[in-house]
This record gives sequence, C-alpha cells and structure tokens, in this order.
Amino acid sequence: MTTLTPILTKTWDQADSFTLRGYENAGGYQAFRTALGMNPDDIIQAVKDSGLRGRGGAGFPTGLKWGFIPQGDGKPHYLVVNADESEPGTCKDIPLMMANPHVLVEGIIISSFAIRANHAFIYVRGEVLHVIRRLQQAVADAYEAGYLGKNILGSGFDLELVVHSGAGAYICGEETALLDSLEGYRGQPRLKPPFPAVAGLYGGPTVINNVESIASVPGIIANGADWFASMGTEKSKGFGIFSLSGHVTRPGQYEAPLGITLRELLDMAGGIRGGRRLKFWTPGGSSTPLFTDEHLDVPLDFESVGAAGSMLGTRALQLFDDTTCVVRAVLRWSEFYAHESCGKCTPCREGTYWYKQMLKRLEKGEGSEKDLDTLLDLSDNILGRSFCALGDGATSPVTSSIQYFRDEYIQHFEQGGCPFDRAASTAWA
Ligand code: L3W
Ligand code: SF4
Repeated sequence: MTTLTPILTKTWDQADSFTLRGYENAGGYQAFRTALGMNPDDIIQAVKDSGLRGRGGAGFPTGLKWGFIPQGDGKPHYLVVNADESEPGTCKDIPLMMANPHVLVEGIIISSFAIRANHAFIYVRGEVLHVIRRLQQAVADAYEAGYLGKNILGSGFDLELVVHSGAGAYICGEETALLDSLEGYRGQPRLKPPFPAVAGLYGGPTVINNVESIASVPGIIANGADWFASMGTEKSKGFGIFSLSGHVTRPGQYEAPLGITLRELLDMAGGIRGGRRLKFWTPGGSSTPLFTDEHLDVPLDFESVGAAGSMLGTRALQLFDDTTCVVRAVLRWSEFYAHESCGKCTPCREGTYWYKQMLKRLEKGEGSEKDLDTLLDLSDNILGRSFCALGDGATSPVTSSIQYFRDEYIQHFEQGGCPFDRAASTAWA
C-alpha cells in the first residue's frame, strides 16, 4: 500500500506557512545556502541524478533541460517559472504558491544559480490576483532578507526576480506563447526548434519550468538526489501532487510517490461521493485521454499511464460518477478549447469550432452515428497537424469518449435527447 509523502504540502495546514518566518522555522532557505557553496554544474548533476521530470505535463527530464543551456556563451540566461496554471482540473500550483510561496522562491534561487541566470520571472495566470499578491509579498520579503538582489549573502551571485501577471489566456501556458506574452507581444506559440533552452526570452538561453518542478529542487539539494530517486518508479522518480476533483468524497491535493494508483488515492479520499460508481476520469487534465473504472489500478507514472493509452499530464484527476453524461462533459471541454484556441493554425482554430458545433447537436439528441465518424475524422485532422499541444489536447476527450462510450452517444440520438437527469449530477454545478 502506497502512502502519502507530504513534502511540498507538509506545512499547508500551518497558519504561517506562507510567511518568510514560517518557512524558515520549517527549515526553509537552508538548501540555497548549501547550493551557493556548490559548483553550479554539480547542482545540475544532482537534479539529473534525482530523476526529476517536468511536473507541468510533459515530464521532460529537468536536469537534462538545464544541461542544454550553453555555458560561457556570454549571453544573459533566464529562468522562467510557468505559473499559468489553467488546464481544466489542474489545481496544484495555485495552492502551492498560496500556502508556500517561499519554497518556489528558494527553488528559483538555486535553479538560477545552477544555470547561471541573473534574471528570473514567475509568469502567473492573470485571473488569480490573490496568488499574484502573495508571490509579490514573498519576493519582497526575500529581497528584504538579502536572499535576492546583488551579491546574495556575500556569494557574488546576483539575481533579480520579477512576478509577471498574464492576462488570462490558456495558450500562454504553452512555453513559447508565454515567452511572447512576457516580451509584451500577443501570446502565440513560436516554432520549435529552436527550443527555449537555446533561444528563449529575448533570444537568450532560457529554462522554463513548472512551479512544482522548481519547488521540488530545494528538497533535492537538502536531502540529496538519492532521497528523491528512492521514491516513485524506475523511470518516474519522486513524488507529485495529485489533485482530486469532481465526484469524490474528499477532493483536494494528495502528495504521493509517482506510481500510486487512483484506487489507492480514492481510499484516502473517501471514495466516490455517495458510494456511487466511478464512470470516467482524466489522469492529467482534460488534455489527456479519458480513463474509466477499468483503469483504477494503473500506476500513475509517465510510462504506465502512457502504456494504458493516456498521459500522466498534470495529475489532475477529475472524477465523474455514473450520473454524468459523458457527451455533455466532452462538449463542455470542447467549448473551452474552442474559446482558448489562439487561432494561429487552421486545424485547431477550425477543428475546435466544429467540435463545439457538432457536440452541441449531439448532446441535444440531433444527428446520427455517421457524425461520430466525422468527429473521429476531424480529430485525425487536428492531432499531429496542429502547431502546438493545445490542438492535440483538444482531441483527447473527443476520441477517448467515443472509444469508451460510443453507445452513450448513440443513445442520445436514438432517444432524441440526453438520457441523463441533469439535476441528479452535480458535475457542472
Ligand atoms: C531542448 C530539446 N528542450 C523538449 C523541452 C521543451 C519543454 C519540455 C517539454 O507541453 C504538455 C502538453 C499538454 N531540446 C527538447 C527540449 N524540450 N525537447 O521539454 O516539451 P514538450 O513539447 O514535450 O511539452 P510542452 O509543450 O511543455 C506540456 C500537457 O502538458 N498538459 C497541459 C498542461 C497544462 C498546464 C497548465 O495548466 N499550465 O501545465 C496536460 O496534460 O497537453 O502535452 O520545455 O522546451 N530537444
Ligand atoms: Fe494556436 Fe491551437 Fe494552433 Fe496552438 S494548435 S497554435 S493554440 S491555433
């Protein structure tokens, strides 16, 4: 039986967890003192050895990414934290930054020192004003304490840290659109390669990492790479925050080793609400193909989830019980993608629009089985043909719902309407 590993979430229930003093009393800002005494290359090696992989969805090895930053190139290097948490169901970075902003600040100092960056940015989702204020306070307190600014603690290392608010566009969570937005342009994805590690912010080598990835770094420096690597699975090391939402008795963030299963998490979270049956769920946000109750025992690590036909993504586990209409859920997600598509490429811009139009009709019981084949054909024309991952992600709920729930779609047009009692399901309340 896998148990929880409260590390990043350990102090969340303490009243002063977000203050500088609260963080220091819990042992915070010790790891960066250790790091400032290390060779930056050894810090990169420690992160490589830990096996930490990006916690923003793609799972790219963090130390490897840092290692791509050219050294001795004479160019300014940048660290950018992607705090634009907007993926439907994803709710780990925002509570982390509210409850413990200093672990992120400390992680930024260590990571910037490692990649030899003297400028760092936290790009925060625009709608979360309370988080922006909390981060600004934490950064101001860190400057006041001498942890940021010139010649930090007499080490000779300088670091300026800016909290930048986005304007509320999901696409700005895509790393290159984020960079455009940070530079003051309309946020739209750039062609890759070159990857940001080679040509990123203002054309300089840039590391972009998710909040949770950077917040995991102080623990690796304080406790060692082996400590981190001792948790999780062979290829998916360490711990992560699993966000359970929807029809679950005790929704919230559960920090556990990668490889835990939904069955184990549900045991801790009191099961599906009202003792009902789990119908479908997302392992990593709405951009990851749906799972059903057949997948309760799939280890939630990058490899196992991939082998079972989905993606670990952001570990946003949205759970839906048997009162939920899957067609309506997919329509709702498709409306989101159509609204958030940046419009740069045709497959996504047009495809998400037509998803929305078709699913609206199907949900009302209009159409025929042929429409399902049209939806799948449309998906074939979006997946792998879009300019960025948003288009690909938009296909996930559509194709996986037809794969597992084709009969439910058919029931809609056979009955001439939705067979579910909407009032009985609180999924959309
Ligand atoms: C240098 C190479 N760098 C790859 C870097 C790349 C990036 C990272 C991963 O999408 C996923 C997406 C969503 N040289 C490199 C290299 N890199 N090859 O590695 O890159 P990539 O392209 O695989 O993924 P991505 O564009 O970062 C992220 C999924 O996550 N997702 C969405 C999450 C949404 C949020 C949010 O709300 N903020 O996180 C959910 O599952 O669909 O597949 O840094 O530069 N040769
Ligand atoms: Fe924009 Fe969608 Fe194309 Fe990405 S896939 S560039 S969000 S239109």
